[in-house]
Amino acid sequence: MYDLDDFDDGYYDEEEYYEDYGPPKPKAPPQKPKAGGAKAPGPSSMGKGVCQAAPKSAGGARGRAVKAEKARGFPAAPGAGRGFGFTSPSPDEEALSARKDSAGAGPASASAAASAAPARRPLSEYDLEAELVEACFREPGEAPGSLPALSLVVLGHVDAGKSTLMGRLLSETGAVGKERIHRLQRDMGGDGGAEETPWAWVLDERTEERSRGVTVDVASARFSTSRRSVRVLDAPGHRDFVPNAIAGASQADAALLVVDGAIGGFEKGFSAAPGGSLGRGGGQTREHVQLARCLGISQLAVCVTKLDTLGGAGYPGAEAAQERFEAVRQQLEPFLSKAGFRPGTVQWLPASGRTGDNLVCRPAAPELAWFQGPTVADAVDAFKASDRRVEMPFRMPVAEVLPKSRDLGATPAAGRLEAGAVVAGTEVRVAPSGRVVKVKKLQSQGDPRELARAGDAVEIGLLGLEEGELRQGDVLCHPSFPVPVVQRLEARVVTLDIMVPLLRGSEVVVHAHVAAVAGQVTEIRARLDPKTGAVQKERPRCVTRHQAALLVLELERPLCLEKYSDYKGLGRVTLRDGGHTVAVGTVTELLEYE
Ligand SMILES: Nc1nc2c(ncn2[C@@H]2O[C@H](COP(=O)(O)OP(=O)(O)OP(=O)(O)O)[C@@H](O)[C@H]2O)c(=O)[nH]1
Ligand SMILES: [Mg+2]
Repeated sequence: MYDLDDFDDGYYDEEEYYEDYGPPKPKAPPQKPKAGGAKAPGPSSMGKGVCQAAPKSAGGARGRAVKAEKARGFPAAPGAGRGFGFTSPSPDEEALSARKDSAGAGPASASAAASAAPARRPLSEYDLEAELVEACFREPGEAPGSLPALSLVVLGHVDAGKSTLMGRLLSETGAVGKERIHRLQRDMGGDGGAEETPWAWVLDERTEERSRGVTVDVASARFSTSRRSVRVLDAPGHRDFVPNAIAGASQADAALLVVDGAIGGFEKGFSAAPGGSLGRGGGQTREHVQLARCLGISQLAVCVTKLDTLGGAGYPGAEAAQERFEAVRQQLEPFLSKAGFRPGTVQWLPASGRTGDNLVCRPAAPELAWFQGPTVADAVDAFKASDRRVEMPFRMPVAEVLPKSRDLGATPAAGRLEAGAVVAGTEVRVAPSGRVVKVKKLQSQGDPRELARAGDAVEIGLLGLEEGELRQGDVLCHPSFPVPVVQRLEARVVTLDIMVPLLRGSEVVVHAHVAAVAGQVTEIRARLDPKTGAVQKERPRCVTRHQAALLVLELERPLCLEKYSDYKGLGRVTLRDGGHTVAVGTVTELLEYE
């Protein structure tokens, strides 16, 4: 009854690709890395990256306005500082404009005071320092007596109901008080009819987001369930803001995919575009699922919303709601499976932010009584908590540079530790600038912390950095085991629904963790069998849709990256062109780096 005509099941199984992959790679002599170079980065080679670009754009002012708005007690939103919206340039556009400006000077910090990079030491030589071992031992949990941490990204097509669901969940779990909801309701004005709910405004804080009813930035907030301390990242569904969704998903341990269950709603979000080109009218349900999996998320729950709309006003009756839920599931499941989310591992549930059904308590609506599965809170509890790779050297991509504060100093950085641990009073290296600075203070959502470990999302105050010396997309790392600052790399990628094949010379925007930079495909080393990874053809002329390939990418400006085999979170890349994701993959070799 609800079948899609254009359901395209030609998707490559990412799970198999990443987990069962391992055939010999084509032999192409890797260029000798400029390893261990003590060279201070020069202005032309180490200039601003994408997320560091366009400091004078209109977005700057907007960014500050947003910060002022966020400072009124709202949760920090990674990416908010970018300040791009419908009228200002997107991260993709900024990357391309940075390409044009690449002859210009980079940030002062990049050239001025870089500390000499130590000779590159193998990661295997790293031993967790005694001080950190002691700190980690002292604090076995997240903080004394607290719950294991989980970062959860909320994904899905535009208007699926993500912000509404999460805003209501924050309220039901007590993370947001009743007074705040009343204030929002008052701010909304209107006649208070059923159509006007304040829930999405809890997370959509920008004036532009509220007036258009569309999320732009990834908003971050915290709530607790009975078993998890959750950091929720509410991603935008609009296709213009996919780069922000990538930044959100790259910080998450698990994803909640919100699917609009209204008639036509699911179909729109799940449609493949005419001609099979993703993004050109295609639904973000597909793109978000593929991105999440390729960014390393393997834990997924699917939440079908808006079932209350099926019968006009209110629920249409148990039978219709159940029938629609099952129909959505039947169509989505094969796609999820092909994208790498095995059927048995995905949790399915109906819920509604607007009616509040099945969020924390079992559905109150008799029309959902047939559902015996988990609530949203149960689904969150069932996710495995953050992986703690504390035994690796410290790495933390800077998701946002926070405004100056008395507690945290001139340039506080917010982000999530990818690996290692850090305590206040120790030194960290800022890459790519190379500055070694002292950690003044650590905080988590405003509360002081002694220690931050892999998986934790924290704010770090750094001593000795001036405004402008730290940029979104920089990586804080261990001073003796710095993150490579990469100019040229080899990546194993899978193309999505592209209409124009990837060729040698194709220009793309390369996204990695929370950074992005313009780049070029300089070599197509091989086309690979997507299932086995075996080389199908050496040096093919092009790569078309749904193919796997080994590419060499030259970056316009250096990016902090790692091999996927060393650090998963810093070794994934997403290639975008013209506002569409064209390929996703992993870093297999660092060919030129410092
Ligand atoms: N009837 C009904 N409407 C809902 C439900 N959930 C959300 N809505 C409405 O759907 C519209 C979009 O909701 P949002 O929460 O802003 O959607 P979103 O997924 O966050 O949108 P983007 O962030 O812009 O992608 C709003 O008008 C909500 O009130 C639901 O369960 N039932
Ligand atoms: Mg939203």
